Parts: sequence; structure tokens; C-alpha cells
Amino acid sequence: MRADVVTIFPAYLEPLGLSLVGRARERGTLDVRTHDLRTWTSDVHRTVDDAPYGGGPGMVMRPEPWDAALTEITSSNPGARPWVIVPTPAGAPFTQRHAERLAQQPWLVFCCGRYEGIDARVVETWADDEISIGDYVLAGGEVATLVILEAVARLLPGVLGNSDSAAQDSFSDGLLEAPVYTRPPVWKGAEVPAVLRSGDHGAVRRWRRSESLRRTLRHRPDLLAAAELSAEDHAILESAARESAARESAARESATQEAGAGPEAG
Ligand code: JEK
Repeated sequence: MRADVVTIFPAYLEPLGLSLVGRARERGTLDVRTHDLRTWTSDVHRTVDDAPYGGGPGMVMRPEPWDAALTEITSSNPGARPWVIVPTPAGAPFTQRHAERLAQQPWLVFCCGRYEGIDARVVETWADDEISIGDYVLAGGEVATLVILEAVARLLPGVLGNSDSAAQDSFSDGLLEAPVYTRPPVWKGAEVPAVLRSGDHGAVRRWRRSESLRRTLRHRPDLLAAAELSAEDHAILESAARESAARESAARESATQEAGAGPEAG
């Protein structure tokens, strides 16, 4: 896969030389090329921003340098057309589904905006995908590009003993995963759950399923609606819900007692 990244901060993409993405690059599985948008400016100040039409805070990235950059980069490989991605807080939420689709593409181009974003006409003209990596506001598209590229790179054939780890992801059933442990069996007094050392594969499978369900209920209850759940799964969730209700009521109880025993009482 080839990936071109256009940015006014090429140094932000330097982590792509490290670790998994770096190894993919060394193997020739991934060819990342970063470009400084200012290369495609024509004024002495190499200006890439201007005031927003209609008023409002901040600045907007001018269309001309973007169009010149994308025209040149996309025509550098005759006969091929890249898939162009614009990270933006107003994009569609990035998911593993996205990563899987993008990993099929031979050529990606990332447009990293700054300020309040890129002139919308550039995005309409060039973007195949507008993607957001989450509901928080970054200062630009560079970190989002790192996130997306790392998620894609680990799916590329030949990265990470890929057939195991990455393929396992798609086996996942839409639940959060169970906790994992390694040696030593007792660390600072904390034991690895006995079931994991029992050698009883059926018991391990049931324990992991139960932990997955409990974690999902606690951290991502929204995921349970789409999950395929057996009668046994429902029973596990019901007892987890009862336990957490009991914990909450105990916590309320001790909070009232503390308040009652406190100096402001009465
Ligand atoms: C690309 C510039 C900064 C900051 C305007 C947006 C509601 C108005 C743009 N998940 C993600 N979060 N942030 C980004 C991201 C941020 C970017 C750019 C991606 C280019 N910025 C910026 C403020 C605003 N506000 C929030 C109120 C726009 C991102 C992704 N992917």
C-alpha cells in the first residue's frame, strides 16, 4: 500500500517510522510519503489560511494550495486513482469496518487540515471519505491520520503475524475483550485467576465470555444491543446488573452514614 500525507507539519508524522508501521515500511508493505502543503503555495509568505466567509473565529485553509498538491500527488501514478481521506471533527466515526475497507485500497491520500479546517470546496472535490476519530476536538488532522494509518497498517498482509492477531479481531463478537494475564502467577499479592491456569479449556472459554459481558455492560452498554446473546449470556448480564445495583446501594448507604457522622451533621 502507498499512503501520501499532506500537512503543514510533516514532523508530526515521524512516528510512522517506528514500530509496526515502521516495520511494514521496511518490508515494503507500506510506502508512506509525507508532503509539506506549503510546497504548493505561490506567495513569499507561503500562506495557507485566510479568514472565514460569514465571519466567526479562527482561520480556514485556502483551496488553491490543496488543489495544487492533490492534483500533483494524484497524477504521480498514471492510471491509478487514490482513495482520498479528510480527517475532520465533522466526519463519520472511524471504526474497525473503516480500517478493514481502507486496508484493501492500494493507495490512500490523507489531507491534514489545521485551523478551523479546509475550504469545503476542496473536500467536496477531492474527498472519498470524511472521517472523525472520536468526539473530542484535536488541533488538526495529523494525529487522526496517525491513528487511522496504524489501524490500517496492522491489517496489511505480512504485518505482525497478521493472520492471527488481525484476523482474530473479526472473530470478535462486538463485545469488549476479557482481561489478559502473563507470568508471574502471583504479582504483588495479586493472583492470576485460577481458571486460566486450570487447563480446562471449556471453563476458560466460559470465564472469558462472562468477563467480556461484564466489561461490556460496565464500559459500553450500547454494544450489547447489537451483540448476539445466548440465554446463558443474558443470565450472566442479569447477575452482573444485580451485583452492581447491590454495590451502588451499599455505596449510597455508606455515603449517607458518612454525611450523618460528619462535622456538618445536624
Ligand atoms: C482535522 C483542523 C481543528 C478545531 C471547529 C469543531 C465543534 C467547532 C477544526 N476526532 C477529531 N477531532 N478533531 C479532529 C480534527 C480537528 C481539526 C482538523 C481533524 C483540522 N482541526 C478544528 C475546531 C473546529 N469546532 C467542534 C465546534 C474545527 C478529529 C478528526 N479526525
